[in-house]
Amino acid sequence: MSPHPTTLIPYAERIKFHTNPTAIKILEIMDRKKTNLAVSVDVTSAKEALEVVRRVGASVCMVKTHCDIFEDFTPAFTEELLRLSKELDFVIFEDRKFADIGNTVSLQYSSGIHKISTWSDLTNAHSVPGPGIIAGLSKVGLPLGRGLLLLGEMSSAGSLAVGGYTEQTFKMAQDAGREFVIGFIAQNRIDKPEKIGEGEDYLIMSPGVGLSAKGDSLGQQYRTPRECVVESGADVIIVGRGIYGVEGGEEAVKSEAERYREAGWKAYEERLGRK
Ligand code: 5BU
Repeated sequence: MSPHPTTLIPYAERIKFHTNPTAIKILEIMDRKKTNLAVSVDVTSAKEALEVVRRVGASVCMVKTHCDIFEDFTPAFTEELLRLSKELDFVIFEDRKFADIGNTVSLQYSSGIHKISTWSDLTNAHSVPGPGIIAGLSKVGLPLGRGLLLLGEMSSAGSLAVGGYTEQTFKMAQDAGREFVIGFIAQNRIDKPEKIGEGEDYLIMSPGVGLSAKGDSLGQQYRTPRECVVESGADVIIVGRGIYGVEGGEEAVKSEAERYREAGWKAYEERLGRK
């Protein structure tokens, strides 16, 4: 099977296909820092999450959060995360997986304790409710220059986001236009070449990445960075426990992030034929 055309274009050369400021920022950072690695900091303490971010920040293009996991969440956490994102040059992705009607998600995005839209460059949503979810989030996020990913596929065993569901999710994004929806969480290039036009560029981000483990006891399934980037054409690899969960203390977390960055970048160079 011939490679997906998008995967043969360097990240920097894809910037011109985007108008969304967050998509442009992600591609610029990836090129500048030579990294397609996103680290997911799924620890229950915001203080500890910031410590992980300080250790891995130099190696990543993106830090992914689940802000409802933190027991000590305060606005001071997001202020410090924002400061670190500028100092260490990464974007912030709140993996909120919105899944309600447009009016409700616009409130969940802008309000409550977390006020996600005020600090998160990127967030994501299920397509289950229909296009109103994009409209609701866009109303809040677009004026702020934020970006949205739709969940086209999931990494977990038995996911129902397959086949026709995935195809219709892609179509929903395409119909919405690329001002706000910049790509997908997916395990494959769900933007099939025959469905996209010239310069129609989407970012595919894949969670479920591990260099050693093959999965966990709750349905998670892992693939290697090479499997994701070369074989499946992912643009960004998302790693959680493989990095922050490594044994050996602070230095081990830092060097494990570097190990994943190197593996992800090597895979990217291989797919460009630069190896
Ligand atoms: P892990 O520790 O590398 O397994 O964490 C993976 C992260 O990615 C975790 O925050 C999940 O919520 C997130 N994730 C996922 O694993 N699979 C998916 O399909 C989606 C998100 Br969408």
